Amino acid sequence: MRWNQRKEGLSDSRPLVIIKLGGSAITIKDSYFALRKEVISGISDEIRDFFPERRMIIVHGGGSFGHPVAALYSLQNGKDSNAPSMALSDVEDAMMRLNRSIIEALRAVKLPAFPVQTAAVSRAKEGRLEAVNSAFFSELLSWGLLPVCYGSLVFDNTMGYSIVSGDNISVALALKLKASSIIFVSDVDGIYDSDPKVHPGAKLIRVYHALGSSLKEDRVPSGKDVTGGIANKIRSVVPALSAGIEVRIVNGLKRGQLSSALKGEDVGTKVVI
Ligand code: ATP
Ligand code: IP8
Repeated sequence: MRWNQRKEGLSDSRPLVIIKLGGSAITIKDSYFALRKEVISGISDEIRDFFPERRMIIVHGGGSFGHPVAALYSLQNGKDSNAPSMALSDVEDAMMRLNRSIIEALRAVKLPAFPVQTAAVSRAKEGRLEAVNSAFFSELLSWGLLPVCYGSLVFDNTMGYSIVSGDNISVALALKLKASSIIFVSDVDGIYDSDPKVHPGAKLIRVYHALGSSLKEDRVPSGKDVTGGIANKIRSVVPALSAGIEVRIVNGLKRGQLSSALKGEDVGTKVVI
């Protein structure tokens, strides 16, 4: 398998996988600006084992970087928040710092990670992602690169700006670029019948029906999570499921779970329609 299909003029039939690195896995979400460095480097090792046989796009969440800054100024409310322009700069700076840490870990294992500033390639309307420049991601992939973007402040046609979750960016890219699967990497094994951090006896649901009964979510969204918790994640993947894209949630704190999902093994929770 060649890294650079474009240079060789070859068509590319390698499956595309979108990996959403949840803020709960790559940062300590109850804290401020706290990275899980070992988790990030473990995940990078796992990704390296599948590259370049799989084409991949990494999207990461805000965790303890983007969310507290956005919450401080209520940036999710757009121009109604009356936030100073410095706040817009602060949230992007927080996300770029987190992005930098991920890029460094991926490059450390010789992966050609390429940062993409989400706000520069997307647009929102009424607080929802309206457009993302998927052609730009396609071009990066065609040069054998590993694009890494993130949930972000996005300029919004009606609200001025809003905060778009990495979950929605993952789904939009998966749909436009016809990905085979989206893997959500979290800090729990998958979807449970209630929040496993609140209820130690909670049971893991191996196959979760996204349009079935509503998810029991006790702990989130907390005041600091401006894009909503796991219930919102489930809602956002419905269009991907309808398009036949596989969706799985795995635990990034457990070494090997991401690899199993990339191999197509039955790990974590498979979300179905
Ligand atoms: P970010 O938005 O920062 O990227 P994330 O994508 O990692 O975060 P969260 O929105 O934090 O995801 O959702 C994961 C969290 O949801 C877990 O840490 C878990 O404690 C919580 N949770 C609440 N209810 C449930 C449930 N029923 N099943 C699984 N997790 C749940
Ligand atoms: O953590 C939100 O993205 P998410 C990003 O994927 C910011 O929901 C800036 C809070």
